[in-house]
Amino acid sequence: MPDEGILRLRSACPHDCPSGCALVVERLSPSRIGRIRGAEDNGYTAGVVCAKVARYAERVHHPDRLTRPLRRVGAKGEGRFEPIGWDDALDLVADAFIRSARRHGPEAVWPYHSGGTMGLIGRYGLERLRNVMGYSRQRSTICMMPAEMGWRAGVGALRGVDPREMAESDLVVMWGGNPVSTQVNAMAHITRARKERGAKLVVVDCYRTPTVEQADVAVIVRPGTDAALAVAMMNVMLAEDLADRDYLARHTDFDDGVAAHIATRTPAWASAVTGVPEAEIVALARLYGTTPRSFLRLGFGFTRSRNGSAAMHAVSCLPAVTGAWQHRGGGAFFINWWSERLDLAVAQGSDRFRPDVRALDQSRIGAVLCGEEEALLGGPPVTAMIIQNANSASVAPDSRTVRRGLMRDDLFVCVHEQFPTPTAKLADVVLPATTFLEADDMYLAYGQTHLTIGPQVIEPCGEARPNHAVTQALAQRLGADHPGFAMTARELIDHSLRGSGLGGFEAAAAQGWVDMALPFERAHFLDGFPQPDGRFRFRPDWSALGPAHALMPSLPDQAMLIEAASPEHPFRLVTPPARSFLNSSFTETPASRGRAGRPTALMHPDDADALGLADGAAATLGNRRGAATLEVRRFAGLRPGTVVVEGIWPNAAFPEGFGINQLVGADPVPPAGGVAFHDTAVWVRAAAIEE
Ligand SMILES: Nc1nc2c(c(=O)[nH]1)N[C@H]1C(S)=C(S)[C@@H](COP(=O)(O)OP(=O)(O)OC[C@H]3O[C@@H](n4cnc5c(=O)[nH]c(N)nc54)[C@H](O)[C@@H]3O)O[C@H]1N2
Ligand SMILES: Nc1nc2c(c(=O)[nH]1)N[C@H]1C(S)=C(S)[C@@H](COP(=O)(O)OP(=O)(O)OC[C@H]3O[C@@H](n4cnc5c(=O)[nH]c(N)nc54)[C@H](O)[C@@H]3O)O[C@H]1N2
Ligand code: SF4
Ligand SMILES: [Mo]
Repeated sequence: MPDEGILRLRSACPHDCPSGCALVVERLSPSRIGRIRGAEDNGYTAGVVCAKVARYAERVHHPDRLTRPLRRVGAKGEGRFEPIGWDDALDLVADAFIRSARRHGPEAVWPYHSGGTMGLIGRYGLERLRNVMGYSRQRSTICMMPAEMGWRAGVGALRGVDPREMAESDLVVMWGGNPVSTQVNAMAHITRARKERGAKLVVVDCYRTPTVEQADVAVIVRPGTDAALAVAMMNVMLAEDLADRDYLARHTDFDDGVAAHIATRTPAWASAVTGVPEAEIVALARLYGTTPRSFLRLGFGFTRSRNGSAAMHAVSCLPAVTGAWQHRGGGAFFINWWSERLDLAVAQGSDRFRPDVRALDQSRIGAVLCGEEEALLGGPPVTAMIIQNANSASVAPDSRTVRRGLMRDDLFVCVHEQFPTPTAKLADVVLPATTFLEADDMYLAYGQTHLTIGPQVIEPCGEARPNHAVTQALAQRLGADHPGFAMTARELIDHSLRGSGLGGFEAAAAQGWVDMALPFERAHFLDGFPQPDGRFRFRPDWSALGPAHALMPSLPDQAMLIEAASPEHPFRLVTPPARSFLNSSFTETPASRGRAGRPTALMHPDDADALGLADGAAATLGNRRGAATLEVRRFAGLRPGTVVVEGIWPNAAFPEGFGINQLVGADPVPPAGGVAFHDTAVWVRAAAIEE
């Protein structure tokens, strides 16, 4: 590309963040970027982006970027590699796949991906490869599964009111999410409602997050008790005639049995479960029940418990009780996932879907690689993998087991990465990956209504290649035949857009996005809920949602499935996102690391006193899975018994060499799997940190 001076080019954020920002990137030269800004003319982004992406130049031009393919030379996990050429590296990967498949059958190969990029081409290209080759499938459970099943239980499909309508609401209830840290754009729309309409913001969380700090009403619950709060709110609203009986009759399956059940769940009962004073529960129910334009914005956090699906279902019943769905600025939103509205058959190879092939659970990578029979679903061991967009050694639960699995001598692991992550360091072959600025892709902005387009902005860093190029090259070596492998990423995007009736690549890229918002009637489910009878369900059909349905409450209720505190493990650990990281990404950039400080446990001063822990003291958190030593910060903004550790720090940030996820269980959340990241019982002891 010739140097044309500074250009401002449209792009789209690729990260796993509900905001899904439309971007404008300053291109300083064909290989360098300057500042990144939010697109002013996108109705949701409205010119706002988070600080970490605004300074993306730090990440894309980072000296630690992987620039050449590498082959392991030392022992597994030792971290010694030598550079090799792309052809040799790809040959090694293809040979390992061929050998594995010959020995144990194609299911011994497990292509693995996560949300490191949300690109519909880059993230899911491995699906095409696995479908054509008959390799093991992946159940993508790590992020959303508990929340998704809870939402589907009542509402029926992953969609809801356009979150831009928050600006037209009189009451926004942010439940179990921390948008100031995790999706800053949501705050812009909430702030508008507060300025222009005097709207109130309620935040339900288990500690005083930056979002709670901005709230008019802060409700601090014990982790894993949200269903109790929601059902007690319904109890008050039904008792005080704040329910919309006509709406309930027309749009839901509400009946006397549901009413009788809710009548038993009093605020006094919920107070004992949640730790929230009874008067606060009653006041919240009255505020919610008397505000027609109440917008319930649901985060993921309160669903990352073993009872998370049940909690999501219980909370999602609130707008059905009040009929808030009928009003502008009213109703609820969790996420939009409308991939079914896109023609992705060629892009993702879904035309070659193989229901007969086993689907291994992404979240149970440790159990799968350690050969646990139930995790392998009765099939062969996994002996070869390619991992894209995933840093499993840090982000997956039960990380000591994950590491043990990745270290297996008879397992071949290729990691395609931008950085030498803890996962890449355990690989046999490491391939350098481009960032979103160096490749073409399109993205589903799941916390709002746009499909965003991110054309390539700069040349690749060193020899880095996009995910699509790697799947293409492997397909060629493996003899995988599918039209998608013969097309460029841009052609695949163009083909998908045209097949979906959304124009083509050029037009969409010039605009930067396609708005997929639904008309008011549909978005508010006034034409019926996407359930077989068109009604919101207070009585979910859990058996249609997952195999562990027998554990689910038949009515909205507090399910006592959590890893409860005990004399041996008296604390409940919550591990939410850090503002300056994005999952494990940005832990490499100096500004993000500087802001985040070091791994820290927030503890109530009463708890800290009982253990003799001063501010800044070292403490070890532990349970039967592992032990992690970090610094204590005394913090009154949580209930005694709760401990909060923000951020997925690299394993090396802990003296034990394992991160916080060594403490988190990998047992699947009912009914359909997923991880209880915020549901861990631990002991806490004073420790010494060796500097
Ligand atoms: N304790 C705790 N653990 C958690 C969570 C929590 O709240 N607490 N949250 C969980 C959740 S919700 C999620 S979604 C997971 C996220 O887990 P991951 O998706 O694994 O985490 P990320 O850090 O977002 O991305 C992983 C890697 O993808 C790489 N990457 C980015 N773009 C590309 C690309 O184009 N190509 C290739 N090949 N690589 C790329 C990045 O460099 C990064 O190292 O973590 C989970 N883990
Ligand atoms: N800066 C930044 N942004 C991110 C991420 C990041 O790591 N950093 N991760 C991205 C990803 S992959 C995702 S999925 C989203 C997640 O975005 P969120 O939905 O905001 O994050 P969660 O981890 O789900 O936790 C949100 C809040 O839930 C609270 N919480 C935990 N347990 C409970 C509970 O039992 N009840 C209640 N009421 N609250 C509880 C936590 O304390 C936390 O404040 O954010 C995305 N955006
Ligand atoms: S990480 Fe989230 S808030 Fe930041 S630019 Fe990307 S989509 Fe926007
Ligand atoms: Mo996530």
